[in-house]
Amino acid sequence: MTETASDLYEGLLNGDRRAAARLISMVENQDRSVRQVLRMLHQHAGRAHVVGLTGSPGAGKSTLACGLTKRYRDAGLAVGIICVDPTSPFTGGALLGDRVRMQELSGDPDVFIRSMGSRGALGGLSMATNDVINILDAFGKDFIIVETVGAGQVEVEIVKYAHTCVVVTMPGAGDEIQAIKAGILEIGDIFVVNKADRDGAHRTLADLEMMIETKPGGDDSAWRPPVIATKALDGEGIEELEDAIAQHADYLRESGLLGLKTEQRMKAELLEILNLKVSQAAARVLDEDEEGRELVRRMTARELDPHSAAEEVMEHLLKREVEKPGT
Ligand SMILES: Nc1nc2c(ncn2[C@@H]2O[C@H](COP(=O)(O)OP(=O)(O)O)[C@@H](O)[C@H]2O)c(=O)[nH]1
Ligand SMILES: [Mg+2]
Repeated sequence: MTETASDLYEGLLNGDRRAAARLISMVENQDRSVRQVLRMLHQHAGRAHVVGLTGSPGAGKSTLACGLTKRYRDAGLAVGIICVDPTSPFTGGALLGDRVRMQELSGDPDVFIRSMGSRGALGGLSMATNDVINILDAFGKDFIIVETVGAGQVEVEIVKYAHTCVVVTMPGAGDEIQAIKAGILEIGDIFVVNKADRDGAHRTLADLEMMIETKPGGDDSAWRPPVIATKALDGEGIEELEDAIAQHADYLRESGLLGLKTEQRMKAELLEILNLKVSQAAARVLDEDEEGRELVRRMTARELDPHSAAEEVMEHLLKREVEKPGT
């Protein structure tokens, strides 16, 4: 391990913001020396409550994140905010509004805000986000809010890493409700209808309540997702949201689901890393190994099908790992 990585590790545990920022950049830039630090961090993470905020662009996620953060800060809690938007790289104009909004928070040493674009992240955005969550967790944040645009698979994956998933919508978003129906209903622990100052808020609230009521398989959980109306701009409803998150955290603890969720997250994290490692190792076999190249030749000559070839590669990899332990 390089001197720098070790210094950054010490710095992070001692509450040095610069160290946290530097480590996150290293994750984003695929700097391999960050891995050693991530390994050591693992034992220090696991305290933070991770809140996922998902919903379509403009629903008010960033505004809500700010409102929540203010409340947590009033309670003396440290907060990390991670904005994940694969469509908008770090310098994207879409973040300008967020930046202005978050400016008043960013001077606070107990608030750490970071935006992540899709560029660079080794093994995908989901893995990088998870690494950043772990860094902020070890850094001592009590709450980590992860804001994602609720559209694609990546976002849904990221939300899996959250203890409490908040789905944000707004009045009149008819299509949006359909989208929620299509997948997000399953992942929401709490639903928020933001911009309750607008026409149609009652209707949207009622629609959502109805959908949750009639959700297939909804009865097998003791947690009934609340639907909360908020006016994030003037802070209305934020207290209710904060309470709902606290209640959900209690529910997770008391039901034993917290342990199960953590287990699931560890498994997902491990599988994601393995995915990357195995596919990289397989690519090396196919490119560099005589046996691997022979497999490709046989496939090309239609003597071997890809499924059988994959079996052979797996066998090859497993054999090689046994022969060379510790690689
Ligand atoms: N009318 C109204 N506008 C809001 C409310 N909350 C947020 N906004 C505005 O909606 C726009 C999008 O908010 P933002 O938090 O950036 O949404 P995000 O894309 O989901 O993060 C901004 O111009 C906000 O000022 C609200 O409760 N009522
Ligand atoms: Mg935003």
